[in-house]
Amino acid sequence: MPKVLTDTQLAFWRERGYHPGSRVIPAAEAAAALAAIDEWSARTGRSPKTLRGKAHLLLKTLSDLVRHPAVLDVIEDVIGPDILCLESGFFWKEARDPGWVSWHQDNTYLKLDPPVSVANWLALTDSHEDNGALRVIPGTHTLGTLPIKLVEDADNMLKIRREVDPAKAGKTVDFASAVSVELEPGEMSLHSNGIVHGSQPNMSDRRRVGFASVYVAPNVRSLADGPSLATLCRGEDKYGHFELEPEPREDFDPLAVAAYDKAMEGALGIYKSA
Ligand SMILES: O=C(O)CCC(=O)C(=O)O
Repeated sequence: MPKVLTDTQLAFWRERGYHPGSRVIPAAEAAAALAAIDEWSARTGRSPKTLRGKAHLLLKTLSDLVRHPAVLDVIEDVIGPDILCLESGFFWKEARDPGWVSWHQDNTYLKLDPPVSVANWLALTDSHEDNGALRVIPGTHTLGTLPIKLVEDADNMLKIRREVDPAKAGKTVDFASAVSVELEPGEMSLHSNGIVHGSQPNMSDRRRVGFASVYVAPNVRSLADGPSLATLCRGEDKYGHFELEPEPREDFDPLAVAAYDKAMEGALGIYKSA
């Protein structure tokens, strides 16, 4: 019996590889989280765009968001009661930001076995077509791993600098069928790690800020090079495929930063210097 999602929403998720969105926190709570990040950025002089990879190990606000019970209730409907968070970070576009995200599948860099994860995209501002909302190509989660090519562009927010190769995948992927996942602050969408997704630059005078976090059930293992770490957010881990991360007691808690540094020795290291 699902906790939050209806049978219709779950059927949509299974067929199309994404959930187009539902409210998980009040808009005021999303605004408060955004204000906390802005305050941190103003105080430290660091850009929130650097909070990628495993941002939940760095800032308490983000640690709380990946563990938020309302978020986990939705995740539980998709992957079950035992929930590990593998990564989290901002896809942060200022007004008129040229940043964009090339078409990709998350499993290209996560390398999970079985290849089953769910990404939560939590809107801290509104996210619409004009300010560069997340775009997905429905149904592509069933196509397996698609051919990719290098894409060199400093404005590409996807650090792996790869995109699904239209020349090779164009016969199976209908790029014209892409849809924008439009959200209000405090709403979250889900996408599967096999779905082709990306986004366009922000053409508006409004910010577009999404906090994304990726979850797996503990039976999943990572085949990526380097250490595998994860945060147990709910339930139990009977498999032990991942070294469990500590919960930060404060911003930049040395224990959690040590876990962050260790994780960055592996595939997520692409975010370290970001
Ligand atoms: O927010 C975006 O523009 C892209 C997000 C994305 O690629 C992801 O959450 O996996």
